[in-house]
Amino acid sequence: MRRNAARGVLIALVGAASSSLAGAQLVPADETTHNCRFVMVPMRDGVKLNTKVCEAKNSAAPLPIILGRTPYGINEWRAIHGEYRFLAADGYQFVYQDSRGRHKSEGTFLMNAPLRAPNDARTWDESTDAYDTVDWLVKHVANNNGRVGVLGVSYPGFLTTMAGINPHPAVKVISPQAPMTDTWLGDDFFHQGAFRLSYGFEYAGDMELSANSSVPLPIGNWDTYDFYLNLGSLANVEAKYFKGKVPTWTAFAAHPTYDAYWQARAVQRQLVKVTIPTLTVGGWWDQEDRWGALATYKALERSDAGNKNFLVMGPWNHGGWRNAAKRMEVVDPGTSEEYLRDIEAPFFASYLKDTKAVAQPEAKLYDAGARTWRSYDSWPPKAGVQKSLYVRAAGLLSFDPPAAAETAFDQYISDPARPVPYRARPIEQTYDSRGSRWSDWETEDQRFVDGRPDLLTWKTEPLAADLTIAGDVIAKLVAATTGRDADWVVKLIDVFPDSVPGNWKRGGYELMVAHEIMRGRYRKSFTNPEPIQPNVPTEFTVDLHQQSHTFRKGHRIMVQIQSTWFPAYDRNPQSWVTNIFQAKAVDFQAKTHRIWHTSSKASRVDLTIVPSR
Ligand code: PG9
Repeated sequence: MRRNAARGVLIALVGAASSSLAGAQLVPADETTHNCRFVMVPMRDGVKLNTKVCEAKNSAAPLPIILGRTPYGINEWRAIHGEYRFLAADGYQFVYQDSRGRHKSEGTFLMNAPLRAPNDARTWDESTDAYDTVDWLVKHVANNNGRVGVLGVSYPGFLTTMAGINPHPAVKVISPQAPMTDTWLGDDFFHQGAFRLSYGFEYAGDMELSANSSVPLPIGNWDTYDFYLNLGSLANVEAKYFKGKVPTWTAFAAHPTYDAYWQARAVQRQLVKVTIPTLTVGGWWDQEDRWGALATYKALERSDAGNKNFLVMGPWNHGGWRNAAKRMEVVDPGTSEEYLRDIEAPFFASYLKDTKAVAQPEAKLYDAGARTWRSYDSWPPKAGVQKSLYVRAAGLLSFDPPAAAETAFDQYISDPARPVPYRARPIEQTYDSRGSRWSDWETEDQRFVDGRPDLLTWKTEPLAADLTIAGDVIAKLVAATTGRDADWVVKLIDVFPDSVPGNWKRGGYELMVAHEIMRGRYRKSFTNPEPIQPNVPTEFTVDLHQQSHTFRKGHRIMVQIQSTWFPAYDRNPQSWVTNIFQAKAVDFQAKTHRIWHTSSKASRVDLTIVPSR
């Protein structure tokens, strides 16, 4: 999803967005092929949800229904000739719905509403709203064949996952795409305990300062790096800006750890059985919900005895597969149309129409290094060789562990007063319609931080042959701090050769292929944070999640470690503060961080190597 701050609305990817993109193809209105009408569909508690029903004008045979539910407003969602064009060519009735409490739907919006607990006073959740909607649709949409498919990206991806929990019997297939799944462990709001400051502030403010996102954010700077630095402690957000009017922000501040509040919202914990065929889709460089796609597939896979659970991961940013205009050239030769036409449309047709079954691979994953799709019959792959890349003395990265006589550690000073920017400045607002590089930041050339004294870099020699990784990427650090808390950011980088014949501008490019942050206080438990003992080498695990990537012959592999990534992530005070949302200015202190690399205190990144083919 993309937010148009100038107009103050969130708009669907192609249907509405394309008309404002220079040179983009104009998308004809849905009404040229479908008769569309708005209806208020009643839920079990009497609340009515605003629903746009588009029935095909020319179809003799009954058609299945494609349903999309969204908190971002359905008025502008005209997808039939845009992102849904290959589905439309097969023939469907299309239905879009404003979720509860959003835009023209009645009721109260509840951010990432958890499933109702057995003793809950709430009579609804997003699963029951999907159920009640489908029940109404199969009885009221003209010429439907009694089968429904549900799909959506991000928040609508979460709503799609919810439609698959205790689903209505008419729901025959779902595709959660970049589904927001756990906003504390790895999606929009926190990553392994580190708070996503710019996203949390801007998204929560957009959504909750008014029901329809029409209140401008109180950010005066073009470069938000300055805005967030001047903000100081997170405690100033309530005092200066939100003043208790943004419930999601109030919840961030009240629940900094992975407590019952977040666990109840952790969708992967609810995915205890595969109820219907599910195609989970995500992007390797999705700046919002990459974790959610991988976690949704993984959770469902535990109970997939009937082989109905599938994963697709492509070279995409958030929702990039639905819109070729969002292509990131450095990783994607143009795969969006191929996905929509050759994967998504046949998958839906095979379960919603009586077309022949598709042979969907268990996991179809794009390898951006080799620029090719790879299929796996299990994910992560069972075959493969486990190897570790060790950080070594003198900036060397190697599959050989440290030797006895090497220097024991490297160090840097991490200063919360001068945090490392997460992308090259100026850092525009997340969804600034005047221009923002937010959606592409994860593929940005990392040379913009080269030479900074507050991070460390290790590199292999140029590779003698292609090297393909597939599966989990996990950093195991032995690190020490002079403080009582520290963040650890680890980046696994593909360094292109200095000269790339035929693609001059790529010479020396530093492409992150996996990257993540963890907040040191959570090294033993996400629910019970503990201070770090100063100056004691301590083990930290930074889960970089997964990848399928070939480092080409002649490229180098780089690992970079730093302790700030601002303002994507808030600054760790580095002294001990029980709740960082209440930290005072004096709590933010510069500290020295050491990364150890001896044979008994080795820091490394664990990978699985598979044949490059
Ligand atoms: N990434 C967005 C979001 C989803 C769920 C919670 C908060 C944010 C989105 O694009 O919908």
